[in-house]
Amino acid sequence: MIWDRRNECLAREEIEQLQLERLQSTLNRVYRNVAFYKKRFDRLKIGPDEIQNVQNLAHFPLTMKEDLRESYPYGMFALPLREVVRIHSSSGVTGKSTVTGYTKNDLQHWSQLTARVLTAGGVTKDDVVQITFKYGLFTGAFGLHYGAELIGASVIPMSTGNTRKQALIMQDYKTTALVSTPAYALLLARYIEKEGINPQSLSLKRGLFGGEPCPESMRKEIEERLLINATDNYGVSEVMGPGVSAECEHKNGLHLYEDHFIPEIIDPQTLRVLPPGTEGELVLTTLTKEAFPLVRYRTRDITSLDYAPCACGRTLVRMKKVLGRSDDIIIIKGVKVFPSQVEAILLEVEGVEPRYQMIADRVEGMDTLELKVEVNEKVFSDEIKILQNISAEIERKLREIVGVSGKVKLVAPESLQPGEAKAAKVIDRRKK
Ligand code: DLL
Repeated sequence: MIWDRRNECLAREEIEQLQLERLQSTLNRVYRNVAFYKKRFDRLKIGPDEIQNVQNLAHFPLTMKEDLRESYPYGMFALPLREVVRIHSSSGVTGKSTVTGYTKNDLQHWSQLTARVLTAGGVTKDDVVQITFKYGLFTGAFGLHYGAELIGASVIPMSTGNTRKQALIMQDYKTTALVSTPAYALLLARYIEKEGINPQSLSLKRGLFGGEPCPESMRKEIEERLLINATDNYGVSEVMGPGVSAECEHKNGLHLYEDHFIPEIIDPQTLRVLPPGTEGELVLTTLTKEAFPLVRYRTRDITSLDYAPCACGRTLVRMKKVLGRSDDIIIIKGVKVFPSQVEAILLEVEGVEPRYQMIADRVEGMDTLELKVEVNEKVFSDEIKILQNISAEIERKLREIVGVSGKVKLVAPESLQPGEAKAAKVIDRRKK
């Protein structure tokens, strides 16, 4: 099933023509209305007129998350706040996170896009959709909520947590579609099994996952345990939220909504654009956003693009499942953990140095996080009770500030940065 057959099945020339028109208009708008882009373009002596074809976009400068933070909160909005009807922010970094705004038109487009995502995952007006993303500043819940309503499905806005209640509602309200991170779906599946609930007694038919990588092995395990069909769905808050790309029934890459976003793949080191099919970092330019347009935004997600036709009939390019990130952010059970957050926590705790190593692993399908932290000379030889208190304090702050459970292991001073070699701050053993 295809939600918007007209726009999801355009011929390649039509897509490129539409992109070119929308790109010209976006570049004009940001040049006129966003001081950041005017300064950048002027410095490079480049203007919106430069664009003769979509490939010319490569001449324009990249936008980074740091640029957004420096413009905190509204510095990169292209319209006055009076036109903005919704504000969200990206997950992660405390304090100066990145803020994103939507006009009425932006919200309409967003609902259309998430309706595409949900339809591609099999959702129809007959579905009962349980949304377990957090309702709040995070884009996941609200984004998919309005798409599901647009389709005409019955939406249960559960939000996160309280697995017992989630399972109860799933049984009693006869949920047919679960919208969640894959990590939470797995947790629910295990809970249901532990409680002796027969998955066959549930009405659940499909899972729409997103917000973090869902490796094939994980998808298979969830599908088998919950007896559902699951799709992987990608999005980035700064760019829109969910509704950037989504798998169809063939599950062979995620169709990226090219009538709203132009994707490019760059080499994260040289920053050069790479040819189709090559793995690299995904860069996205928004084409229809009014409040907060972005030109060549570095997502930091590693993937590749496949322009070959798909058996589903959609002509939109497919991006491979995200293979990893080109920075140090790791996602633990759907929660994005920024090294800067960990550093900020360690700076607040007496007795430790802000020198650490984060180790992500997967044990029996579940993400785990270990945080090795160097203690300073003063407490190194202190009694065990004091060291235990320090670990407990860091673990508590991780839970409260970052929203993630981790095991802290205190290590001897200077042990993480032996000699000249700079120890990697983040080790992700799940990639194996
Ligand atoms: O995670 C938006 C979203 C919500 C997408 C719900 C899908 C469903 P952020 O919090 O800004 O936004 O995080 C964006 O999450 O750059 C990826 O690293 C990661 N990510 C999101 N979806 C996927 C996915 C939302 N399907 C960051 N596979 C992105 C792999 C994903 N990584």
